[in-house]
Amino acid sequence: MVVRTTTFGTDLWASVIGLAIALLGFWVFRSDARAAEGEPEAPKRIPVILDTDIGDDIDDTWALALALKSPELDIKLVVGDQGKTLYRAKLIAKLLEAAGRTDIPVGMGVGPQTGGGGQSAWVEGYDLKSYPGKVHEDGVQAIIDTIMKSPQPITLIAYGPLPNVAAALEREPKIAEKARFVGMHGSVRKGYGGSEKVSAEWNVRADAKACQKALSAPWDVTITPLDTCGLVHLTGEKYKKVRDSKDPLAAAVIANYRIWSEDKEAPESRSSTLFDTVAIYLGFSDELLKIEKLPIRVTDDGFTVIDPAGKMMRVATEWKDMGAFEDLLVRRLTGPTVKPPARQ
Ligand SMILES: [Ca+2]
Repeated sequence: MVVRTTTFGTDLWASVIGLAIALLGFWVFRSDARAAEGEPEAPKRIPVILDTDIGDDIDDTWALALALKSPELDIKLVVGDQGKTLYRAKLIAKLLEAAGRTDIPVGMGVGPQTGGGGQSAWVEGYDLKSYPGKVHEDGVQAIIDTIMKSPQPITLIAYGPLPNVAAALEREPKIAEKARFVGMHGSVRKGYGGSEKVSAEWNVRADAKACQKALSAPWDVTITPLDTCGLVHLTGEKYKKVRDSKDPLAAAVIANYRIWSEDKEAPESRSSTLFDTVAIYLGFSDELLKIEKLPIRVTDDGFTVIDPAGKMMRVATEWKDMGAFEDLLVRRLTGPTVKPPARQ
């Protein structure tokens, strides 16, 4: 009886091992076949939510285009932040249409629905109801649901004041366990325009309480303060490549810039400061930046000070190679928009 059982066990194990070898062989064969066809395996894309005050400064529009052209990212949701919710949602939706990415849901954030800005003329007559994709009127709940239902941790890339993020943390604190935060916020050792004097940076100062809540939440935080993001511009040949691109999304960015800019000469020769594009880049890489771990405290009047009592975060304090980032920006903006990933 004992012998029979052992024999049966041995046979079973032999079968299991045999099957495992066969499956491994099939997998190796498949991989070889793929390699032989020159077809790379699809890289894993990082699921992200973008939280943006698009429609005020023009750099948010550049940032959205960079995100849509970055194959490392899988954009799950784009939400307008800080009021003017209809205007911002229209801008997002119309840009997603220009990119052919209406599979991406749009969210309306907290604050008043009314109000416009420097890009209003570009969305005049655009009916948000015509957007083929999903529009969430409660963008805060959409942020929560997207994070909580995601099988993978979400990267929340925020590049505006943070009332949506603070409201989402208030409503569902558990989002901090399932997401990491990347932001364009603050001024640590340098101020606007590379100044040696620190500034109360707009995204912090506009709603310091919300920023305190978002930056102190128990998630992994990475920021690009003015020290790095405040230095990025495109000029000369680099700018002209984007200005003259026939790509529909790049053309939409330049059309918006021409409408938005009070100085009508600038959009012909140079970009404005492209702060927010650096937050998008940090969503998938920090290779071109020097990152320091620093304890940061957000003051009530909108400064971000190094203070041992602050929240420890990763801060992009200097560029290793800003020229290479500008090249990447130009290459991506003039290159193809990323196709939607196959949704499971
Ligand atoms: Ca912004």
